[in-house]
Amino acid sequence: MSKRLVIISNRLPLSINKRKGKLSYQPSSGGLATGMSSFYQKYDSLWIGWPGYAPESKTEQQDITQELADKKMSPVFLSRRQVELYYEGFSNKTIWPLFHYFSQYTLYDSKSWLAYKRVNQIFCDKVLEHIQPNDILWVHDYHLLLLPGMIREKTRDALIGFFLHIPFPSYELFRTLPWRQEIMNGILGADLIGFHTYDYVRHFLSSTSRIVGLEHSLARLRHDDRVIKVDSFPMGIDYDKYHETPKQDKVQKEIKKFKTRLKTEKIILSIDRLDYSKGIPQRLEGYHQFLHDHPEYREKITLIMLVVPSRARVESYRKLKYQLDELVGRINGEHGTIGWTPIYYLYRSVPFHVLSALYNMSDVGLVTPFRDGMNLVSKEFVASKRSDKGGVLILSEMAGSSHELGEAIMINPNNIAEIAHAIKTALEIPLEEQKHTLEEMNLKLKRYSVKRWAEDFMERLLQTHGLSENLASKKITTRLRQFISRKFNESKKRVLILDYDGTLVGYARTPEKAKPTAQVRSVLKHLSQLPNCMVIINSGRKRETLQDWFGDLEVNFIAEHGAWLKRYQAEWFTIESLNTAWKSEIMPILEHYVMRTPGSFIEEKNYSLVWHYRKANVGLGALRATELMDSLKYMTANLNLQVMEGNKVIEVKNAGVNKGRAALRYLEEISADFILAMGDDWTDEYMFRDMPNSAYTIKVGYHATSATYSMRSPQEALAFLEDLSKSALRDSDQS
Ligand code: GDG
Repeated sequence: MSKRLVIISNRLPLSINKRKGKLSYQPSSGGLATGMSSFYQKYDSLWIGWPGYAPESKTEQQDITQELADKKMSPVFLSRRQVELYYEGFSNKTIWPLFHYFSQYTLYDSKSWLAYKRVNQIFCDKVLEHIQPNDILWVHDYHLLLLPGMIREKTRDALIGFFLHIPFPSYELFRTLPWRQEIMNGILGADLIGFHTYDYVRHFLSSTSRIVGLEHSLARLRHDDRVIKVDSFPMGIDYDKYHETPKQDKVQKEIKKFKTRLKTEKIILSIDRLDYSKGIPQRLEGYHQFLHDHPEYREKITLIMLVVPSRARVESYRKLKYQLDELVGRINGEHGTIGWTPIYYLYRSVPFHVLSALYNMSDVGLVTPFRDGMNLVSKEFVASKRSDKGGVLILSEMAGSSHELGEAIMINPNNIAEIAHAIKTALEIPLEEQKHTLEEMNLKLKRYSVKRWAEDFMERLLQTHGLSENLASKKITTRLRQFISRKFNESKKRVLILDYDGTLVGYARTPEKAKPTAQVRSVLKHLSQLPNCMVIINSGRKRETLQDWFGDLEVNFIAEHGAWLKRYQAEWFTIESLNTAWKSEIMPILEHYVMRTPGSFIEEKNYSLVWHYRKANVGLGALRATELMDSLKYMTANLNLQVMEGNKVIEVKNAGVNKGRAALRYLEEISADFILAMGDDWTDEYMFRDMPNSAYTIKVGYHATSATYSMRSPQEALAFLEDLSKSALRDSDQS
């Protein structure tokens, strides 16, 4: 079956208007719509989103749905209240300011959060209504952060890409969100997570490790049975469109008109949506200072400032509008003369040919955002220039595009004097140098156009899905479970060797939470009471702990990774007499690391010492663990010791002691005709490797393993064991 692309974004790429009772539909020519256009031919496709219009009746809603279906779009209708809370509220008063480092504008309002969740759920229902088996889903932007996770919950095999168009902030900001965990889990529902720049990738990965506890390897995360890839895809523009349009007569006429009116030698251009993240007041202050410092330029230059109205219902945007009006008035009043206005201010949106004229005729592009995911205006300015004419771009180092347009004059938007100075430099750069710089930047923009960007993302998305499929290749099937269960019931002497942490229960942060649940104890109890069924708990934990938790059950133990063994109703014993004199040498090293790593601590077992760093700061813990491993390797070289790195622990113990060897000790004594071994981490790999070929070995978690099969989680493992004991009981009842 051929693949279909389903794009999901807050807005559909069109706007709907009603005039004299008649609806009209205008396609939007935004970057996203253009980037996707090539896929509309290659794939069958569908676009799901809010049409930005509230139908007046059910019939009108049906008419719109019908009309949009012909355009391969499916509308998500939202009530006025939902738009207010989800779009103007949580999206634009919480996520937008926080992700742009404007914490002073960030509202933490639980009502808007609930509406945001609700609307993401409405989007999810719409997706589920349309989704087909081979679909590729591509979710866009900060309005729909929960959507990938919601879709994943319903359809585990869906192929989902997510792209964030705005910055991803540093962990220190992201952590302030009361709903950070749910938002993280939402994003992590995707197979591929894309950002404009590598900095945002880094910030995101830092948050996944601190908030969800997922560590990455080369920007790949393993989450349940999936590989999630996180990567940067700097969005491009429709290069040819911006480069070719200025040739059109219509555009040239527009340029002439402007120039005749302005009558100045040089034009500086500023274009943005009205937004506090764009740094417009600072830009004006910079221009103001420039006019003040360089009176020789008065009447020779004009700043054309196009501000496109945006989010006018949000208070902070309204305030910004007043601030701009006031600033422009002040500068024009202070520096203007009869016949010359320093700032030509337009507060509206203009048609594309006028935009193209403005880009093409301006000498300097002034782009000074405080934060900007990418900033397409800077790219469009460069692409609209022809090689025979010059043009200089002044660009904020805080814009995502600064990573690609390194030839621009870079400024820090907080430095007014630097902006003023940059304007002066830009106006005086020799033409040849301007042309050369423009050529370099144009080459890059032509190569990585928006079409290439979208193709790149799609290619990576398909590759990532392949990785997940490999990872789960040992996934146990229902038929295999039934087969193992049958063999279990038919056997005369059965042995179950089970690791505890990560296998029967998830890893816990506190000792209290690590205790076995009633369900775990009940499953073990039932299994151990079956006739001819020996249950061995094979754990790295201390023998006292195992005794305390399971001493009342008819189970056998292997404790401390194979150092201690205990048969049911017998005493603890060791396989060989182990020496512990080394402890006094190793202990001071571990104590030193406890002092240097707040939150870490030492656990002393009979035959091993363990340094735990689960509760330490993630980055510091990882750094100190590497350092400690280095010094321990050196120290233990002649001591016949083994240093093992586990899940946020480093354990030092006598060499030759391991879970496999200890398990064999039990197996040597009985001739079992059914052996099942289950474990989750690398210490269990010893056990998997030492088992006879006839044994069933199962790894819990989808990671590389020498076990024959794998299962997703402790929950699944426990359910499997529960089924095993129930089916054995049924079997014995029938016979
Ligand atoms: C978000 C992120 C990221 C502007 N005025 C007119 C007009 N425009 C067009 C420009 C440009 C677009 O609007 C603005 O795009 P930006 O990228 O500069 O900024 P945001 O709107 O904030 O976009 C941003 C982007 O998403 C893509 O991922 O780069 O960082 O914040 O394309 O040309 N178009 C017309 N008339 C106007 O008056 N026709």
